[in-house]
Amino acid sequence: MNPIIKNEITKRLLFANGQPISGQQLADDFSISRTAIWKHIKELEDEGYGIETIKKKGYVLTSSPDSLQPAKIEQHLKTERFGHNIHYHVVCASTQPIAHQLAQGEAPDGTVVLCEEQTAGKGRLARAWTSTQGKGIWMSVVIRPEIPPTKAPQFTLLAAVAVARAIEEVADVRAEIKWPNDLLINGKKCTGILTELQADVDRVHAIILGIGVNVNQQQSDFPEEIQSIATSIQMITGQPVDRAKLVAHILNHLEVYSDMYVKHGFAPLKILWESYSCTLGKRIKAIMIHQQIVGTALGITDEGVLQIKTDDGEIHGVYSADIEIQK
Ligand code: BTX
Repeated sequence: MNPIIKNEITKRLLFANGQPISGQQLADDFSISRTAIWKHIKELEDEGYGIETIKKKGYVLTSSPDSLQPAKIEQHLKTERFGHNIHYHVVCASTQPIAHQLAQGEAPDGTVVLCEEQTAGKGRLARAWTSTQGKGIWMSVVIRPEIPPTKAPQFTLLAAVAVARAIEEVADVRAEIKWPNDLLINGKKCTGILTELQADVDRVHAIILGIGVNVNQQQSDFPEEIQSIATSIQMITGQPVDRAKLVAHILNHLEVYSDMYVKHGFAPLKILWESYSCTLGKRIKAIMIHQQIVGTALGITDEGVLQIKTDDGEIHGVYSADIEIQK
């Protein structure tokens, strides 16, 4: 079956809001036979879509599975570019290398790679990211801003704000941002962000923004070693969340913030970031590869650098670290 036509048929059924669409109409619109349409419908049913056939009227969508198929995301998109080119996989090792490969080609700004399950999800510094099947958002977004490579780390910060706002809108839960790349709910990690780069010395070719959101897991879905540090949105609210809607809201904000950053720099986003931060004003330990700094987190600069004041009064700028918030 043609995946593009299948996605378009799914979209038509979703957008019809319970009204029947005739098989003949679909056949005419896509220039294929009614039998071919029927085969696509059967395939959608096999994937979990509830589709009723009403005699002389056509097909009606009665239910749809909790999946991240592009049509389900496009239903909620308000963007001009982001999410208009989605590469959907049921399972893959990691969405990052797939996005890197697409970025080396002609993939346009806002291209998205996402999947239901990652078998080798990546965190920072070659750490593993647990990506349970059908329970979270595992996606990589290819962004092509006209910026020098030194400005790329701010995309981690603006992505964190985009995800926090989307979670607030879709699930009515407030997540806090732990500098630089974690979102916490009730002190536990529900989102991780991994920013990778394709660039030469003075120009970014593509930022590959990896975003992992724990959405509908139960505690037992996480491996034992992270059960005490990880949480999901459903574990907090008790309600399942529409993952496709959450993806669309993340992309809606990401496009706005990416454009805002290129036009106006980090200053307006810094205000938003600070409003979600759980790091500022706290006593923290910044753990870097060869050094640790303990002190008070004063703020971030317009470059996104975290400023820490140590007990001797000295102010240190930290570009990248793991942060422990001290009690
Ligand atoms: P990080 O290095 O900050 O976090 C990794 C650490 O977080 C792990 O060592 C583990 O302790 C913990 N951890 C692992 N999985 C989870 C989880 N599901 N929830 C909470 N804590 C966890 C964060 O790296 C960056 C993660 C980016 C993930 C996305 S998913 C789409 C894209 N593809 C891919 O392979 N990675 C990115």
